[in-house]
Amino acid sequence: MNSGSIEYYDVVVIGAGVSGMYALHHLREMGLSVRVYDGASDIGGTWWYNRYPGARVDGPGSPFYCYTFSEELMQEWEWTETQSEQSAVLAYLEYVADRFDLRRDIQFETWVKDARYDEAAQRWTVETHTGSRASASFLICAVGALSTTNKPDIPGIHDFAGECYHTGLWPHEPISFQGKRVAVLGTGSSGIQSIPEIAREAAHVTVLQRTPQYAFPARNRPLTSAEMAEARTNWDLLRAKMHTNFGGFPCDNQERSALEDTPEQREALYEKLWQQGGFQFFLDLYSDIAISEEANQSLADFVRAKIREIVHDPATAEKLLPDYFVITKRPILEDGYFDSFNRDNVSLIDLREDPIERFTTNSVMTRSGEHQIDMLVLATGFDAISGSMLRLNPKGRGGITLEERWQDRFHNYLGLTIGGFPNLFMIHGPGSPGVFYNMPLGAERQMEWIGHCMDHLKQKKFGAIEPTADSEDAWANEVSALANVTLFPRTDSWWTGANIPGKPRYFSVYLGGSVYYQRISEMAAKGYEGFVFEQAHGTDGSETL
Ligand code: N01
Repeated sequence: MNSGSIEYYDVVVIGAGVSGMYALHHLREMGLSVRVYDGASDIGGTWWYNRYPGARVDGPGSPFYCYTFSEELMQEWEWTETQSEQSAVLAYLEYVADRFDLRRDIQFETWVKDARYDEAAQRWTVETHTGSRASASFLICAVGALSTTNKPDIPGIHDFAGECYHTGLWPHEPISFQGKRVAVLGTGSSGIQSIPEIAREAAHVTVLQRTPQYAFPARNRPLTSAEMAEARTNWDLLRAKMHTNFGGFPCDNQERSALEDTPEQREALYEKLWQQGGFQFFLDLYSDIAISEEANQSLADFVRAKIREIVHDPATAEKLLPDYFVITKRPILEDGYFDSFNRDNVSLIDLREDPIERFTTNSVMTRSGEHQIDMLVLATGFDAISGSMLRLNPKGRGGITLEERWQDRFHNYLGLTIGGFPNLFMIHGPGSPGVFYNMPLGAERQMEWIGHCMDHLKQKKFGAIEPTADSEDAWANEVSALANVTLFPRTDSWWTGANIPGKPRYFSVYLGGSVYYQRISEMAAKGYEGFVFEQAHGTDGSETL
C-alpha cells in the first residue's frame, strides 16, 4: 500500500470508537482496504475517555446497548448489570476488537490534522500530526457526537493551581479525593453520576450548578442469568424489535396520550415508573410528554415533588428544582445525587443567583464569597453533535472548509453527507437520529447504508457522490419540522447548541427515530435521490474501488 510518503486505501475512517470499529469491520467484510486513525492509545472512543467515577451506561442499558451484527457476539458476551459501568462497556469493546482482529488496521495515538478533497483524483488525502499521509476514495468521519470537550472560559480558570480534570478526559491513573475540597462545575449526566461518588471520599464537595436538572432513579441492578439467557434465546425476535422501535431498543412504542388519563392515573403511572427506575421510565411514558405542554407539566410537577421529598433542607431543594419542560434536556439517571445534598460534606451554589466571578490559585470566588478548593472537576460536557466534525474541519471542493460551510447551520443531507464534500460520510452527525437512537445499532445501520452507496458507485463506475443544495435544504426542513412539533427546541441544551457560545442555535437531531432508516433506504432505492454523481476520472496509479 505504501507509495513514497503516501499510503493508499479504499477508505480512511477517523475514530476508533463504537462507530469506527464497526465501520472497519463492515468495510473489511466488503473486501475494501481500510485505515482507521484515532488519537487515543486504544479502541473505545467515548468509553475510552470518559472514566470519571460513576460513569456508566445511562440509556436503556445492557444487554441491548451493543452491536447486533454478530449473533455469536451476543451469545458469547456476558453483561452483568442493567446499566453497565464504563469499564464493562470498554471490556466488551476490547473483546470485539480482539474477536474481529480490528486493531491491525487501526493507527492509535494519531491525530488527523488535515483532511482535504482532491477534485482531480476524486480522493481524500489525510495528514496526521506526525506528518504521515494517506489517500482514500472515501472518508468516513466516526468522530463521535460527544467527544469534543467543552472547557468554559471563566476568568482565572487557568490560574487555578490545584488538580483539575474534565469528566470527558478523565486520567487513567486512580484519582484520590481523600481529604480534598472538590468543586464540581456542571450538573449534567457526568456531574450527576460523579458527585455522589466523589462525595463518599472527599472532605467537601461544592456543587456549582447553572441549571437544575430533572433526574430519575437509575436503580441499577445485576442482570440475572435468566435475563441474559432469555435475551440470547430470543435474540432474533429482539433484534427485529430493535429495528422497528423508535429508539432502537427491544420494547413497544407507546401510543397513549397523558391526557387520556386522569391526574390520579397519571400519578400512579409515574410512581410505578419511578419505583421501577432505569431508562425504561422514558420508554414506558406517555407518547406526548415531549409534545403537549399539559402532559409535560404533569410529569415535571411529579419530579419536582420527588426532589422536595428527597432533599431535607427546603432551601437547597428549592435551588435544585428545574423550571423548564421535563426531558427537553437529555434525561438523566441518578444514583444518590439528590441524596448527596443531605450529607454534611456537600453544598450547593446556584450560579444563577450567585455567579462565579473568578477562579484563583486555590479557590472559586462567587458573588457571595470565596470557596477554598483543592480540586476542580469540570463536568461541563461537550461541543456535541457537530463539534468533532468542526474540530476536524475537512476541506472540500475548491478548498472550502467545513467551518465556512457550517457557519450558519450544519448543512447536510440525510445526516450522512455534505454538499461540497464528495465521498465524505458522517456517522451520528447532525441531521441523523444520533444521540436519540441506540448508538451502536445506529452506527451499524448508517454504515450499512454507506456500504451500499459505495457499491452503487462501483457498479455505475462513478468516482464521486455528493448531495445537491436543494436536497440539503429539504432535509433541513424535514429535521426542523420534526423538532418543531415537540417541546425540545424550546429549552436550552446541548441538543440545541446552547451550551457553546457562538454555536448556531437550532435542534439538529433527526427526531423521527427508526423512520430515519426507512427514509434513507427509500432515497437509495430511488437511485440515491437528492445526490449528484460524477463519472470516475480514471486511475491515478493508486488502487481504486
Ligand atoms: O454534559 P452536559 P455531560 N458555567 O452538557 C454546565 C452523555 N453521557 O457530560 O445546563 C457553568 O449534559 C451545564 O449547565 P447548563 C449523555 O447523553 C452519557 O454531563 O448548560 N456551568 C451542565 O450542567 C449526556 O447528556 C453517559 O446550564 C456550565 C453541565 O455543565 C451527554 O453525554 C455519561 C458551563 C454540562 O452538562 C453530556 O453529559 C455521561 C459554564 N460555563 C454523559 N458550561 C453515559 O451513558 C457548561 N456548564 C455513560
